Amino acid sequence: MKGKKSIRMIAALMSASMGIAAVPAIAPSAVSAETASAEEKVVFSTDFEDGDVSMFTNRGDNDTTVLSASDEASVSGSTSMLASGRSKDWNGPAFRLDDKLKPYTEYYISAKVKGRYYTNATFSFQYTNSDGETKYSNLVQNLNGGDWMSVENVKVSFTDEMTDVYVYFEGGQDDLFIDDFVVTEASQVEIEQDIPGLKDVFANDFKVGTALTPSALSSKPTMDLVEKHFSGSITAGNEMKPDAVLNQAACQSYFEETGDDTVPQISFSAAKPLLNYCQKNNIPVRIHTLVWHSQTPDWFFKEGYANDGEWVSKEKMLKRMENYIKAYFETLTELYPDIDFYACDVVNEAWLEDGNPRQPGEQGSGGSAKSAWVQVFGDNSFIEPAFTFARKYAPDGCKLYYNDYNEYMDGKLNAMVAMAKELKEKGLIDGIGMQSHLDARQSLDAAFPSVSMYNKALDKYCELGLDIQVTELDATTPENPTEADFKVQADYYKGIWDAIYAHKDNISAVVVWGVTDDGSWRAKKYPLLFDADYKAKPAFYSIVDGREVPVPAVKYGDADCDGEILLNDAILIMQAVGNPDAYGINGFEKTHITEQGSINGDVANTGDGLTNADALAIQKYLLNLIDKLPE
Ligand code: 9MR
Repeated sequence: MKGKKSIRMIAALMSASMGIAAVPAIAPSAVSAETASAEEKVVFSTDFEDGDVSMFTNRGDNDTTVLSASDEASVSGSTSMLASGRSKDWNGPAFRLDDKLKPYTEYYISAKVKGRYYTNATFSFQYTNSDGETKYSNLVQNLNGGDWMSVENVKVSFTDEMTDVYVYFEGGQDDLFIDDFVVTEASQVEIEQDIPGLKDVFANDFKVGTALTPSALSSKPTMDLVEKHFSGSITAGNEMKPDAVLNQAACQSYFEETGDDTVPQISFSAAKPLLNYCQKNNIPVRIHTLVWHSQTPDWFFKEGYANDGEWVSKEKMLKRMENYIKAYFETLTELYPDIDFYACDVVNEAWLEDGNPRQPGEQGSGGSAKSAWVQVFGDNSFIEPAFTFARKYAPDGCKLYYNDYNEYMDGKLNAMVAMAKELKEKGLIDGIGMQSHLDARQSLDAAFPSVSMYNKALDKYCELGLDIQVTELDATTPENPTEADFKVQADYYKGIWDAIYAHKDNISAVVVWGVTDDGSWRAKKYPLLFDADYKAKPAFYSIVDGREVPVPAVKYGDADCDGEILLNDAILIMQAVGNPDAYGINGFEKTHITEQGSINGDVANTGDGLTNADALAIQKYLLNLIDKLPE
């Protein structure tokens, strides 16, 4: 019975196909009829006709909801689940995912919901993170109407760091009826493995990386693309910005307890899932960003950290700035001593295109371009102390950048160059971050900036003698692009990438701002190298075509590829031989030996792969019993 029912429901979903009202839940990417089509992919389905509501609970604590089977209303058959006795908006029927479903797997959830008198519901998602904090997000809002409302193919997924993962209905305090609740497992998408890894093609030139938000972590194909192409560098898309890090309540309590309102309190809880991933997989991290006018709360600049407080003095703000930057680096390195925080955007977007500082004011007041930093300091004189404090507190090896967009426009370019020269003389800056949010438009002539304009800007920044990083690369097509538009985009990407490559001696990283088009901040204009189906676009091929993946030189004995031959190398070989699951060849997780490491380590009977004889030969070499490797 249930099987038949599922077929009916899935067919209905398909015919409703693209009229999807659903907001993607965790991994934002288009829901396609194809992925929700296979009957055998239904992993849970109930129409409540058997009276069983035991797979659902209320939301615990003081939730007064009572769940029962009811024949008062139904979509299919004669029964639905009734959630009655709801005494708070957040009360409601919940369905737990992590005790039934697999992490890192995409599911689609569909259901029908109806209020007793009027439907006014929200379909939401909840989980507990590794710090024990419970997080909530709304998947589908405004399920409003006089009758049954549909939740259709809402995509959800979760990582193995999330616990107590639920979807639930909430909103209003009316009784809710639920019917035809179906969970479908999306078919597993395999990424293209027969194309070169972008990071590998440029392995001898610069790091290739991307920006991620935590939602990407539970999308296996997205993370497969990251591993293959972008694992040279990760930037948190939003989670390491001031508004994600500064904690107003904690700032205010610290002030109340100590009387000191110059020691901002911070937390990296938003960034942790990403940082955990980078730590586990040994991926260097770009810190983005410390001092910015945007995504920085106004209360940070106000007396008592109050939303409606007076602006603080410049002297007080300097103290707050120093303590904030100090806490930022100290907390990060304490939490993640093993992550290579190799770059930091100390100041972001402080100059306007005409070369002037921003207007003073609250972030949201009259346009987004205003700066509370300028409000408090009167001008851009906050930049130098920001770099001074960053230099003082940044961990060893963390280079300091000024980062900006429209960085190829004359006024801004000149202002950036002048600023960089001054900071360089004082030893405060290491590099320039060229954000590179570009527009390919409909032809190479219309593209902005032109390839030659971009190239000239590269020349100018390289002349500074500082390091350059391309920090947020994307290049839009027009909306509703045609194949011809994607071809223009490819030609444009090639021109830009060639320009970057020509300056490679001065460039240490190229970071693309996102993985697949649908996850981009400019999704409507398809600006990235991979499409929503995780396929490489013409733009990708335009970059790699005609280039070879360099073959790294063999360094015999250096099994862990750290440049030295030490006892560690012998140990790693023995681990890889003895426990391949934990240490065997795997290009990614850092406890494992890499492909290159296995070539370097094959020093006894070279060509026979890794054996304990290789570990022995390294030890003999270290004891000077033999004088060279391979043995
Ligand atoms: O990608 C970020 C997007 O998710 C945010 O909504 C947006 C809000 O400011 O910030 C985006 O990232 C910006 C980056 O931090 C600085 N340069 C411009 C980027 C695109 O807006």
